[in-house]
Amino acid sequence: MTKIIFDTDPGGDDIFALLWLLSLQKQGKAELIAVTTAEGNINSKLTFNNASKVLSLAGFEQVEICRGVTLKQPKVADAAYIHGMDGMGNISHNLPTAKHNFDNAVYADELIIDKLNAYPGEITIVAVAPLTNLAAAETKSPGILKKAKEIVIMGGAFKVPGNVTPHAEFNIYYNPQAAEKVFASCNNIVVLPLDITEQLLFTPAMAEEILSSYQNNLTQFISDLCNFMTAANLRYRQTKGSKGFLVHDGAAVAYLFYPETLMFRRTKVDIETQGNHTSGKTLFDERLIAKANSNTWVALQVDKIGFLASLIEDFNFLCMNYDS
Ligand SMILES: [Ca+2]
Repeated sequence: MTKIIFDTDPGGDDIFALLWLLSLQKQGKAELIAVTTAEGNINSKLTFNNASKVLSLAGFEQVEICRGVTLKQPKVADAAYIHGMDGMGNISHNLPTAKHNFDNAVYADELIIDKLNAYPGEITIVAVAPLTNLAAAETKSPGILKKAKEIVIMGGAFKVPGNVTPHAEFNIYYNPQAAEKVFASCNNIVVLPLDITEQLLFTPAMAEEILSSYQNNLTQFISDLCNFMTAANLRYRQTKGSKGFLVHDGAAVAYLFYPETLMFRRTKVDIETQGNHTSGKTLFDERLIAKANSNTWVALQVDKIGFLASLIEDFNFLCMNYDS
């Protein structure tokens, strides 16, 4: 079974990726070791509490949650304009109260170091947030990220424009130095960039279909969150006018459990950390010259129909077996 640390900044699409993982755990295919929350879409206390509320709603409150390492001066504003002031579609007040205690929680970098040392070569880190926690672990314990089985990252934009600047995607732009450190740390990295995630449109009709089959708090939450995210994605032209929202972070789950939906290129990824206009840009070298230092698989094509069919069926499984 795939042991997973899920590093996340929920965040609407983070929640969808987390629920997908929980369904796979319920099906006996994944083992969620911990959820490490990160500063990003919103601040670290809210991402922590959002993760806690969603785990409680879904009946997984026993999963450990860690608090994020914070930047002293974040370079960019958060993404509350997309994800709501609470990071979760302004509907988190409808959810159970957070069961995990932020003030007493272990820091994410410490848990990553402890777990990778305890299970070397066994743990996949799924990182769908700015890479601050992973970089902090590597700084504290150089070489630690090499002990991960794989590091699966949602982030970057290679052949398409960015989503916060013309050149940069949010997760990388938020902390490019952290991204640079993580990409330099090991050679078993997988990246799901905007090139493919911008095709992953989850629509209110899909949420309605699930809600009409199973009426409970979980399906209502999925539908409410989808409606909020759809309105925000339309307002900020994230979907080029299509009605739905982009489930970027779900691509990392698809890579692990439905790899047949993705096509990859092996390459070396570099991060621009200096450019006035290009800070946070992800780069690879497409010249036909000999290369000796490839470290990353970058997804450049996706079967979006297969992706969405898999996501919806796994949501159906989770909602069908929901008993809270
Ligand atoms: Ca995220």
